[in-house]
Amino acid sequence: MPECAIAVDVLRATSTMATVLAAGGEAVQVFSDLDKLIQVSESWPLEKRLRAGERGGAKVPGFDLGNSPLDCTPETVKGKRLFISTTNGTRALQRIQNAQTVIAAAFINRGAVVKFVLEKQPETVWIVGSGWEGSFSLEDTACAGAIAHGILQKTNLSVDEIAGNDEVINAIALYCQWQDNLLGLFHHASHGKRLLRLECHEDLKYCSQSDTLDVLPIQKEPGVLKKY
Ligand code: 3SL
Repeated sequence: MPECAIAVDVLRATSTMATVLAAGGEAVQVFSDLDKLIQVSESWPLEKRLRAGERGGAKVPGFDLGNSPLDCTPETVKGKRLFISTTNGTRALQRIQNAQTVIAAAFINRGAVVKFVLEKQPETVWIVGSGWEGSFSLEDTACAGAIAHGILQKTNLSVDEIAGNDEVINAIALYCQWQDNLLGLFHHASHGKRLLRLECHEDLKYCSQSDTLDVLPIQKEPGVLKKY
């Protein structure tokens, strides 16, 4: 495990998590398994919890929320813990939960993530794209590139000094090509297309904004992220 692991699921899990914490949510607790989520959240007071579940892009029946960041308004989430399970994003977070520091990143909070890494200077950082069921995703790779690019811009380091593998250089190149049209990139992405078929146009627009939230979701105990 690296000293710092950053999970990225731009569409939409980590965008939703950043939004919940920025809107005053108490914490976000992640699960890969829906039954486990129901069981753990059962012990939480009803008025202080929300269950969010997504499978294949759609809301899990019976849950309070799906995985749209636009549903996470202060009126809905303030003071509450979001118990959430999604197809890929919450699984990625679980896979890295033993790292010393675990954070969640998306384009909307990219600046806060870069600031944190520059402040803490961890020896090794993994940026873990959630992808889709084990495969590559354009939007998570571009976001990884945006984080690396932000670090390069704010330091005198060269790309060879920060890149631990070829994927980092590839991610930076992808971001540089699309940084002024991230929404356009999402329209080419397979998961972007899936969400468009589900009529989530506004979610794509929201998630394509850069540096709009100064919030850093950071793991406080395994699987539980709070505002840094
Ligand atoms: O896979 C995930 O974790 C989700 O973010 C997918 S969706 O955008 O909610 O469909």
